[in-house]
Amino acid sequence: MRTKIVAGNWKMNNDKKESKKLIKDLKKAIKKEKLKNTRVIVAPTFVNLSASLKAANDSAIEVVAQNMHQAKNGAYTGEISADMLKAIGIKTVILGHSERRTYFNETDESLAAKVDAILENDLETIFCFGELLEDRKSENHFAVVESQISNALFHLEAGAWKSIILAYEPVWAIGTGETASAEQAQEMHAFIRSIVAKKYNQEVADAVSILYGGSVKPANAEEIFSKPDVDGGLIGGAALNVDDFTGIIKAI
Ligand code: G2H
Repeated sequence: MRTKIVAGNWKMNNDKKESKKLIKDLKKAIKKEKLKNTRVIVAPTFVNLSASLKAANDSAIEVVAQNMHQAKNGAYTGEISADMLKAIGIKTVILGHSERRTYFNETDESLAAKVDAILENDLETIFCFGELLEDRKSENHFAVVESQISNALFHLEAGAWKSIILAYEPVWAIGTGETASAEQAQEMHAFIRSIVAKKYNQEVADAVSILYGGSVKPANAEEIFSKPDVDGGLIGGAALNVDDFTGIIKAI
């Protein structure tokens, strides 16, 4: 059985006090829930990771980073390395979010290097990808997603896939209020699993968790999560509110 995951990507939101409060509130809220086979993850900003780890201590909440640089160290002003994240207790890093690709020029090639750094450091990644609206309109969405995955991940050996979580986030559905239908999500997730099976084998494909991201809310989560190849969600806006995020966790 694949692990279910609900991950909150806080993006550039929540200062130290707000981060601690949201985690404490979430801790209380999920205490009552049975989280069998479900991972609950939050991704605060870099400066609030340590305080968030402390706040999440002794709970089921995992704290992860939103990004990481591929180099071990050096003259990369403003960047953070795998070593630095590991040293404070981070085990998982989101990579390739569409906002990083769009605003910070991340490419499949730079992401492949980041994924290598993840593996060299025994970390895990939630690897994001997804097509633009124009790709979907021109019916290129499958080809775009296949190239994003193959360029950044298909150089890996099969064994490395235990450290990979995939997150399909159609860019036209991010923060827009527009969500892919549950059928569109399932269709893409099944396609993703099929290309992983073709490249590696069915066992690797069946084991990898594939999350859906893009305007997931309590009102649409249950339907999206009901699909067989959707193993959870990467949640942005709705992860900033404890009731909404708990509602989404309950839907899994
Ligand atoms: C997609 C998602 C979180 P939102 O970016 O990764 O954000 O749920 O606000 O669309």
